[in-house]
Amino acid sequence: MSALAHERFGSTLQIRQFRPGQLAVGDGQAALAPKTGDVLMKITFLAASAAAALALFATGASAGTLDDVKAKGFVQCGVSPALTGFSAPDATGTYKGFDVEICRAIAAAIFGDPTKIKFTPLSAKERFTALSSGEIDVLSRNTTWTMTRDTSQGLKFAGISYYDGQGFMVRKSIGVKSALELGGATVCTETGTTTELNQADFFHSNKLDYKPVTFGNNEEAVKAYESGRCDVYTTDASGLYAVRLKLTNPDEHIVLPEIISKEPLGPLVRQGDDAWFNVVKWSFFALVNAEELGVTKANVDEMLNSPNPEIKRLLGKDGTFGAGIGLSNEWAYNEIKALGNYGEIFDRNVGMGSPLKIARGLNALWKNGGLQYAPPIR
Ligand SMILES: N[C@@H](CCC(=O)N[C@@H](CS)C(=O)NCC(=O)O)C(=O)O
Repeated sequence: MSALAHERFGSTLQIRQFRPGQLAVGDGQAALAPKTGDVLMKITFLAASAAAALALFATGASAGTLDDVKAKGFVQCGVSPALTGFSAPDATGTYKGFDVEICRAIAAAIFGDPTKIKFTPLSAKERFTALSSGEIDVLSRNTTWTMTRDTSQGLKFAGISYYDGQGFMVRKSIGVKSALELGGATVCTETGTTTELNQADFFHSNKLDYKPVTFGNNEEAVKAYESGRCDVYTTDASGLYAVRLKLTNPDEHIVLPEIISKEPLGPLVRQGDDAWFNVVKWSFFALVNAEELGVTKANVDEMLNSPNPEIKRLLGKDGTFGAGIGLSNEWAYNEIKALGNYGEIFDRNVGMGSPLKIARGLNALWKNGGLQYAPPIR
């Protein structure tokens, strides 16, 4: 670290330990008692019940989230409280944004109506408990697919709706042009995120001192950065775009060129409910397939007459693909009619048709040089 940087930032080294949440598992132990008829009968009954439950699970025929959602008449979706372009309430309190629309697509696929949905704003720290406890049906909240979350935390990612990576924002006035010049910096971020671990990895592996300051919500982290309490604000690049727009003088801040991590963001559900997982997964894939096939919100009705076999399957004119996920054959048609395809959702919320103006980059379709690629409907 340069003497100047020392003077500017001080030199406290503090690396936080990431502690992934622990999956609470049920008590599956059976105590063996003396061999009385009663006990034997109980054991036989328990074994039969367990086998029946397993069989139901294996066929996906258990009454699960999809049935619950159909019965209550709406999807309960966990989102970010205030991340412009991704998820934030508008002046009327209606949630708007990319993550919000990925969730609305699920409601449209199930009910033919994207408004059959309720949103639960969740901080980074609260989000997984809300999902595990059943408070929400699906989480669509700029959440990174990591191995811990996808395995031991009991959750299951249904796709990657946004390929992202972590970046840094600083005030132009501090004269830093690269993240490698951040030695000794005070770094603000939100707790309960991959951001915390990535920054520890980055500063540690580059042998740079830094002082992490974490906050329970993003609003506080951004306020602390704006007030000068921190030299650096760090999060996913998507979050930097969103936050920069809301700063008093966006032009006084720059995003440094380094992207220090992979942040594959996408919707996720609880483990153990394949029927619901399939609905969320294929609701998303339908949007990407629609873009690939040129089916849009404007032309979807016309496309019902398309001779293209892939479009026919997508729009329910051929086959019974809806039945395979417990929905009507118009499931994908309903999504596209309500929201358009993946590209349209991207563009109007975070892309060139939005104030954020994020380039498609990695989120372009695979055939346009990006990574968005959905398995076929057939
Ligand atoms: N993708 C990362 C970070 C996600 C995250 O929660 N980032 C904060 C900082 S930008 C955020 O989005 N907060 C949203 C809000 O408070 O509205 C993760 O899954 O851990």
